[in-house]
Amino acid sequence: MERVLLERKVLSENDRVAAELRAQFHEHGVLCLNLISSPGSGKTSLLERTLGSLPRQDRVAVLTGDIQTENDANRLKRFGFPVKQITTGGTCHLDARMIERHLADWRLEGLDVLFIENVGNLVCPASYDLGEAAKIVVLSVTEGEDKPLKYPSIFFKSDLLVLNKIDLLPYVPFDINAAAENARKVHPGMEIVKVSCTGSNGLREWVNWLEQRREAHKTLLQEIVS
Ligand SMILES: Nc1nc2c(ncn2[C@@H]2O[C@H](COP(=O)(O)OP(=O)(O)O)[C@@H](O)[C@H]2O)c(=O)[nH]1
Ligand SMILES: [Mg+2]
Repeated sequence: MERVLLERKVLSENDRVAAELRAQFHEHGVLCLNLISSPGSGKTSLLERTLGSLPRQDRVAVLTGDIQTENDANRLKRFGFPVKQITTGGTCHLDARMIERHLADWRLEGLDVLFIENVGNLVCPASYDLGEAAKIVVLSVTEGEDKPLKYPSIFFKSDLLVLNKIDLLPYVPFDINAAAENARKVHPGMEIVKVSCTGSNGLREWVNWLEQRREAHKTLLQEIVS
């Protein structure tokens, strides 16, 4: 019982900070996207391909979370955009305070898009609002098509499912239609893009989704202001 109360308190404090972050993102016109998946599904690879495809003058930045190491930040810094690593030292998700702390010396008015790569985990990150405009869940074809049924919360809460590593489909017994069906069982109408981050399949669809989302976000913010 005490544990439940404590959890509720932690989550409501997180919601409070996340609401402040969301208000700041709105004020400065930043589209914040929170990428979530199991370890190794390809979040950093998707970000590498994304940053690699963007013009250098694009106002895009990344916060990348892991329990240990600066490895992902080092991979992503090569593209010339602002990148910061958040190491949680054991915590299996990012929380809103961590985002707030790591944004403290960045000027949000200089940003249009902020990607957050969450700690690899399909469970805990689903409960922690980071002030993002949307969560994106990445599932790779080596993980089994039943994962949306086993971890429904994150599939329900995400606006987009990125089905990654489709280049491996000839080698693994993964039914991609069943995976999509399972995702839509827990999240009817869920948008899905199928990509390979080591090849080029589907990356155009992902970039299109991103561009549409950026446009829609701009329109939404203009409506809020007027
Ligand atoms: N075959 C294949 N491997 C991939 C693909 N995307 C990522 N990987 C590999 O999967 C491993 C984990 O990728 P990473 O981006 O670090 O995953 P993260 O832990 O979710 O950030 C790396 O060895 C990547 O090279 C893909 O589309 N196809
Ligand atoms: Mg990573």
